[in-house]
Amino acid sequence: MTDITLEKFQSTAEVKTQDTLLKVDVSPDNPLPVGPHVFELEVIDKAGNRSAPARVQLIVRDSQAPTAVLNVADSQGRILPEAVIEMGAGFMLSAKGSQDLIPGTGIENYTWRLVS
Ligand SMILES: [Ca+2]
Repeated sequence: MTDITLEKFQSTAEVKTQDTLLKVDVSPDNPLPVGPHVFELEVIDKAGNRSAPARVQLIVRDSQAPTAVLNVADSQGRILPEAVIEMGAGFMLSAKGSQDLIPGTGIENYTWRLVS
């Protein structure tokens, strides 16, 4: 088995090995983006004959739900841990603590509701 980091694989045109497994190490900070990715393999025999290329499509998905975190802040944006304000005072709702499991996959949008 040959180990390679995704960053290195992405930065070189091709990788040659003499074994049959290429282990691609993916760092959570730099994952393959969501969507289809195509990999190609050619093999050469001991006589120097080259195969036709074989291709495989790898689909990267994100099926992990993000976590919503909702805080109340005063009208200057200071978080109010007790979530108490005087009647008539302005306030803010903050979703800043919300996050997805893998950093960088990002949250697309925020939906706010006044429930009661
Ligand atoms: Ca996600």
